Amino acid sequence: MTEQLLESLRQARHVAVLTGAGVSAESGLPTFRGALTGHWAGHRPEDLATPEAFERNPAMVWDWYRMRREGALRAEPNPAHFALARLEPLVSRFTLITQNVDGLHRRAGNQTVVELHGDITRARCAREGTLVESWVEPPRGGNPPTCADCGAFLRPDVVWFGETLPQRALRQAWAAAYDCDLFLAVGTSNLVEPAATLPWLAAAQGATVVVINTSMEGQRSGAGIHHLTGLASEVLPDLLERGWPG
Ligand code: BV8
Repeated sequence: MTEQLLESLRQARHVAVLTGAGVSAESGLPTFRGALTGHWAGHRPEDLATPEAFERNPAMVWDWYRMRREGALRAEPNPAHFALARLEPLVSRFTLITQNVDGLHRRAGNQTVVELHGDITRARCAREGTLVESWVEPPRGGNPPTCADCGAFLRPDVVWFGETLPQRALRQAWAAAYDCDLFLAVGTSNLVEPAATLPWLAAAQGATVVVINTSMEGQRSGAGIHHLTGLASEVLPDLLERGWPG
């Protein structure tokens, strides 16, 4: 970590963070491209996480999300999540934006989390959109539970491919990318839009961007963009220690 980067950390007045599946990998949750096992193997996530897939085969899509939901509820936050929870009170302005749907940032203690893609532990009526807190799980392979009000299927409260993101969350994310002076892009392949553009919007307005990833494949480089290769659970605590000592 260069002295110039360390200085940017210490001087930062608004830190924005974008996290992806790589932050939860060490909590045992497969990254998005790794989440397909068993009879879902052979499908691309983009083929399962869509309204069309749910329309075509609601039982299979519901079961895939049930498996992932159970995994998320069993998982525990890891040192990467806890480092971000420790960072929040240390900076004057902090915006945590996540593409993850596992709820682990809130469980690690972050107060404000901008959830761009929803939360897998919640479900909503596929027709009315009303959130449903609890439901009786159908037998495996059975159709999804139905809405008590209108009888339509329940669906996971996540954003599928081809669906627009929650507008308030997207506005918060864009505002943070434009206003921040330090942007951390942690554990994301930066492939899924519109989240993927956020780090580069920040770089374009002059923020220091730090990409933290086990692999820099496909990641942009250039003025103001720093690459820290490694496990998020190791790099983030180290970044905290050196950027915000004491
Ligand atoms: C939309 C919820 C308007 C569901 C998800 C512009 C250009 C091109 C395409 C598009 C575009 N605009 C819209 C699109 C289409 C599409 C899209 O981006 N497609 C991609 C495939 C090209 N986007 C949309 O449809 C979005 N909607 O824009 O609405 C619209 C609509 C139609 C047409 C035009 C516009 C909605 C996108 C949201 C989809 N929902 N999740 C669910 O979870 O089931 S996306 C899902 O995949 C995740 O939420 C996440 O965002 C994404 C996966 O990305 P990552 O989190 O980065 O995970 P990944 O596995 O890819 O990478 C993990 C990384 O971690 C790797 O880099 C790895 O090296 C690293 N890593 C691993 N371990 C560690 C680590 N790093 C550090 N430490 C470790 N230990």
